[in-house]
Amino acid sequence: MSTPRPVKLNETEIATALSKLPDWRLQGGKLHREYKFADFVAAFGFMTGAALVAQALDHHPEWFNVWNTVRVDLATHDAGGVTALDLKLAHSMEELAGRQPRAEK
Ligand code: H2B
Repeated sequence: MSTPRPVKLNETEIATALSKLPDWRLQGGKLHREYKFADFVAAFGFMTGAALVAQALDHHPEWFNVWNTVRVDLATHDAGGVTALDLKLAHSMEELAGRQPRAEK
């Protein structure tokens, strides 16, 4: 049996979900966050963990890494917008990021 297609969320649903993801915002129709880690090893450690979660979900991030910085955009291409899968990946990323040393502010 195939998994059901994720349903695109409307702006109200996204706003409600973002209240539980305070460092994320909607940008260009995608969930966006920038992480700053202590160094490249911490950033790549985060990305490695996130890659395994993404593969298990069959749901993959758009991201950009330079040294300690990882910029993430999450959207569901098949649905043409943000779905519950993006929220799930965002929450997993928050947990994974919490395990890595962060940049000093
Ligand atoms: N990731 C994201 N972010 N959106 C998708 O629509 C998507 C994906 N589709 N990962 C998956 C893979 C699909 O292409 C495969 C065939 O399941």
